[in-house]
Amino acid sequence: MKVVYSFRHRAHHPEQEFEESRLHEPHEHPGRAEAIRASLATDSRFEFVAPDDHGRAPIEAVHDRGLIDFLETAWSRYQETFGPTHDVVPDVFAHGRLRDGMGEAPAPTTIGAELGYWCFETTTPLTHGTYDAARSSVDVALTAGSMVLGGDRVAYGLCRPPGHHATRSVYGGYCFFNNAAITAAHLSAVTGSKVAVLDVDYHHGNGTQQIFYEREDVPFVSLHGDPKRAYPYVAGHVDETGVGAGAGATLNLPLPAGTEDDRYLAVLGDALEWVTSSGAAMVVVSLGLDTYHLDPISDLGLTADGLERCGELVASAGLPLVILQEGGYATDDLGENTRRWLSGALSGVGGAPGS
Ligand code: SP5
Ligand code: ZN
Repeated sequence: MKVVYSFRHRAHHPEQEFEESRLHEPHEHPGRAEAIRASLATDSRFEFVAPDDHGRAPIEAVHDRGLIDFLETAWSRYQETFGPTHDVVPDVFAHGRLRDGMGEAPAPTTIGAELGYWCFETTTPLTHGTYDAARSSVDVALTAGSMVLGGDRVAYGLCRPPGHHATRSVYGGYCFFNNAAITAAHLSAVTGSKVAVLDVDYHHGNGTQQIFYEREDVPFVSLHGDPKRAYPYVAGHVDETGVGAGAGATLNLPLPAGTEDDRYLAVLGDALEWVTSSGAAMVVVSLGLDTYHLDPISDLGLTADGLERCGELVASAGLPLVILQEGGYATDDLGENTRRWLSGALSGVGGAPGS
C-alpha cells in the first residue's frame, strides 16, 4: 500500500492548547505523524511516496476563498498588530446569535476581529508554518486520491494537520482545510461518480457534513461519540440526514461512551451497507484512531485488534479506498494502531492488484 507523507507537516507546531479552561500541551502535535511514519516504516508492505503539488483550485472548490486567503496571511498580520507571539488564537468569536434579528454584519477587516470570524474555537492555534503544513496536508490527501484514480485499490494519506472539523468557511478542531472533503469533491468531479466519505474518527466530522449537506454526489456517513456529550457538540445527531438534493445522503451513527469492538463493528457494518446502497464508486475514509480505549480525549473502547478488524471490514466492502489520517491522540500506541488498521485493510482487499 502506498503511504503519502510529507515532512512539511512539522511546520505546524502550536505551543499550547486552551481546552477545558486550562492551558496545556497540544494533543495534536508533530510527534503524532512521526509516530505513524515510524511504525509504517517497519513494515515492508508500506511504500512511502511524496505528495504532488495540486495547487489551490481543488481547495477553492470546497472552501470559501476568504478563508484560504486569511489562513495564508493571518499569522504574519497578527504579528504586526499584537506580536511577537508563537501561537495565534481568537479571543472574540463572531457568534451568530449575537446579531439575532439584526441581519449580517459586514465581514471584518482587522486581524483581531477576523480571527473570530473564520475560527470557531480555542484549541486550534495558527503558527508561523501552519498554512504551509495545511497546504501540504491537502496535497498528501489529493495524491493518495490520485493513486486510487490511477488504479490502486487502496492508498493512505498521512495527513497532518487533520481536516474533518473544517467547514466551508470556518476552521477549528485542530483542522484548517478539510482534506477528506477536498479529496472526495475532487474525485467526484473527475470521475463523474459518487464518492462516499466514511468518517470513523471518534469526533463527528461536522465540517465534512456541512460541506456536502445539500449535495448528493458525496454521501457522508459517520460513527462518533454522541454529540450530546462529545466534541464538536454542534452536529452529528441522528436526525441530521441532509437537505435539498442532499436529502438522505447524510447518515449519523452516534455511539454511547464505552462502546467496545463487537458493538462498534456491528454499527460499522451498517454504515458500509449504507455506503454500498448509496451507489458510491469509491470511498474516502476519514481515519481517526481516537476510538481507541486509551485515547486521552475520547471515551470509546476499541482495542488494537478491533481497529484491525475495522480496517478489514471496510476494505471487504469491495470499493476502492482513499484512507486519510484524522485524529488519534494516544501517541505511544498511535503508530501501531494505524499500522493495524491499515493491515486489516490490506487483508480485506485480499491482495488485489495495486494494494
Ligand atoms: C481531528 C480531531 O480529532 N479533532 C479533535 C478535536 C477535539 N478538541 C477538543 C476535545 C475536547 C475533549 N475534552 C475531553 C478531555 C477528557 N479529559
Ligand atoms: Zn477526533
